[in-house]
Amino acid sequence: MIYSERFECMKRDELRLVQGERLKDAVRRAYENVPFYRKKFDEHGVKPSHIQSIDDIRKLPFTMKDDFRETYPFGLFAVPLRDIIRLHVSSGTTGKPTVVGYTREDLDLWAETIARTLACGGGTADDVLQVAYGYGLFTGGLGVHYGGEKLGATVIPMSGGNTKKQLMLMQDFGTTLLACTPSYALQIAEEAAAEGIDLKKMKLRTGYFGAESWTEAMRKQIEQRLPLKAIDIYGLSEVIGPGVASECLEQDGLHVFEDHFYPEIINPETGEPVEPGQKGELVFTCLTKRAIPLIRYRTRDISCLNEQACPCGRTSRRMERVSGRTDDMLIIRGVNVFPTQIEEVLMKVEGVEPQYLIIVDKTGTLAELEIKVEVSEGIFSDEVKKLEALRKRIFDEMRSMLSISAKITLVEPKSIERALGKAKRVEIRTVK
Ligand code: DLL
Repeated sequence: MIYSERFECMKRDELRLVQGERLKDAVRRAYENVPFYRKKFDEHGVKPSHIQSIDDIRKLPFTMKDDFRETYPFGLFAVPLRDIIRLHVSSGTTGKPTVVGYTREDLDLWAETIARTLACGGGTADDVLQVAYGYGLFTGGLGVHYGGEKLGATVIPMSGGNTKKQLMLMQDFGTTLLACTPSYALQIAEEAAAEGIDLKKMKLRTGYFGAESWTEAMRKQIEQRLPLKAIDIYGLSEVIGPGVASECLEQDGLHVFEDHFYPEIINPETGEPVEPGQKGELVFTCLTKRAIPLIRYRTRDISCLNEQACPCGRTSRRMERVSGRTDDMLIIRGVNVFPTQIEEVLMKVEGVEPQYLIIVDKTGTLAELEIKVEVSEGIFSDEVKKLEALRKRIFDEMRSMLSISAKITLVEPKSIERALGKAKRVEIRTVK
């Protein structure tokens, strides 16, 4: 089922007209109601009247993460606080968190884009949806929750953690749709195996996994362990939360809900648009959001856009799964490598579990890389010679595929710390 056929399957030239009209309105609202934007546009020499079609978007300046911090807490809001009915906060690693607000219309829009997301993965009103994203300031739990209700599914507001109970409810309530981070999905599978619960007997059908980067190889691991189709869903708090883009059952790129969130890909160094189909930094403009009419927001996420029609019938452009973030890239002795590339290589080695930790030690003169990898139960109890052979295999694969020499440490099953929400895969050690 396509939730909003009118917009999701709109002819592309017609969609561009809609986008153009909506952009004009968003720019006007930003200029008139947000002093930050008025100043920025004036400095840039652009007025709302300069925006006549969606192509004019390039005339506008970018918005950055720091702009949220500098206008903390409510400086980017285009409406008075009395019209804001919800706040969410995304915690950064340093400084003030990012605050986002929603009007009633924004919450309706959000529920709609999540309902579309769920429908993309085959969800309908007949489904039972277990939401195991964290509830609270994080947008995952409540965001997916209200979209599930809008779709008419039976929503279980389970939140993250308490994995035994997750499994009990999944079994007793006949959960068909599961929403959580991909790493938490693996934890559920792990717990089921430990408890001797046969997941194959469950009614699970689709998993809506996102909020952290994961790879095609990780998808295979998850689909082997859980009896479901693992769908990649994408979003970020600044834009709305989850519900910005979603894979359909073709599992071949994520449909961007671009009648609301207009995507661009730019070269992160020059800020210029890349050639069609090329990779670069994703930039989003919120065409319809009332509380924060976000203009050309630089996400730092790396992806590319595909304009080809999808067999599912949706005409929206598809973004490729996010392969990393511009600020995630590790530079090890001059070689650039993204954590997802390391994951891809690891997951192809037999005997390796989908649990690992990348440690970058910057305490010496040169950054050193160590990768801790969990191995499966059977292998760990094997003789030392076999473990050593596995260690060497991983080392060689890393060297030949990624040109990095990493110290590989094999560790016992279940020894790497599990996160309830977003997994922490990289640890940077610096001199204090
Ligand atoms: O993670 C929103 C979300 C919740 C998305 C639930 C999907 C599911 P933030 O906490 O603001 O919002 O983090 C946003 O997470 O810029 C990406 O770097 C990363 N991210 C989100 N989804 C994906 C994905 C939520 N499917 C940041 N693949 C984004 C890779 C993702 N990275």
